[in-house]
Amino acid sequence: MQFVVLFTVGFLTSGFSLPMPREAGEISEKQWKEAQNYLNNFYASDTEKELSNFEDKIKKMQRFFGLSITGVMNPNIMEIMKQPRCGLPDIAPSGFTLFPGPRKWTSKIVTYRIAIYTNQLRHSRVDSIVYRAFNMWSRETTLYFKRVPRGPADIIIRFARRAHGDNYPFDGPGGTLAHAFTPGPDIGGDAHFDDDEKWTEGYKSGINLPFVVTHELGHSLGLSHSSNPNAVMYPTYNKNDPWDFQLSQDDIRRIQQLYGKKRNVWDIYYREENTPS
Ligand code: TQJ
Ligand code: ZN
Ligand code: CA
Ligand code: ZN
Repeated sequence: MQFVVLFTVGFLTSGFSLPMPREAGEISEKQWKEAQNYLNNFYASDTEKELSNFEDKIKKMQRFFGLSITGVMNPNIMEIMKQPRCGLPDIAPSGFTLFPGPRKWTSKIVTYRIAIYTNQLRHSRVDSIVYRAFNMWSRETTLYFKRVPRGPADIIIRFARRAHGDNYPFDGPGGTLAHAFTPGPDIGGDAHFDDDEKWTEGYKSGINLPFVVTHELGHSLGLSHSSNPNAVMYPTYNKNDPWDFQLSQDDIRRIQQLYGKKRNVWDIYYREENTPS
């Protein structure tokens, strides 16, 4: 708290080249600028863009990540900021949606196409990973996914490096691993993977493609990030044992909120057996 006040005063009096207050301790000026940028990127709202809201933004971030809400920078927060994460704000600016148009698919059948593969894995492996990721979401909802070999598709998947034709160039190894667009026409729903990452199916080294595809498809279907650390839609990638990888209850609840539940034959049978006529 004390530090935030000092920081704000320092900023107002000396602009961006402010000398850091002594209380900053081990946090360098560069780290503070990064922290500031991070908070402005992910926690800015349209009415409050100034640093005077630094404390508020820290609080929002602490709330989002389930930390104790102090409004003060601490090593925990610095740690989270350093983790790779989604460039979409965790809190949408009030008054307008980030992307115009519907944020969910309106058809029960959603088509997808894998337009550009990575050379790091066999195409058949990528096909299978993508198929399984779609299945994870499909089995919990009323949606069906259909792969098309060519031509238009709702969700176009491709690997790319650096600038690749949208306004979100990739950043080389590390940093952003992938991104996906919320449902909609054209680029809506599309998922792009940074081919400068080392993609694997394991978890001991490199980035686990099955995890990241499942996360990106969550975005492609309209899910934003979740503050639940067990969720596939958690904003940071963590290495986990891929054995028995599945959606969390949080992911399932959120996708069903958007699209509803699939009624399988057993549910129907059970209901008919147990519904007095
Ligand atoms: N990331 S990321 C991908 C976070 C951040 O670090 O690449 C995988 C967590 C990007 N991931 C930012 N992101 C997880 C994109 C993409 O969130 C987490 N993967 C910003 O989804 C858990 C697997 C963006 C698991 N979005 N830029 Br399990 C749209 C431009 C357009
Ligand atoms: Zn994400
Ligand atoms: Ca990258
Ligand atoms: Zn892209």
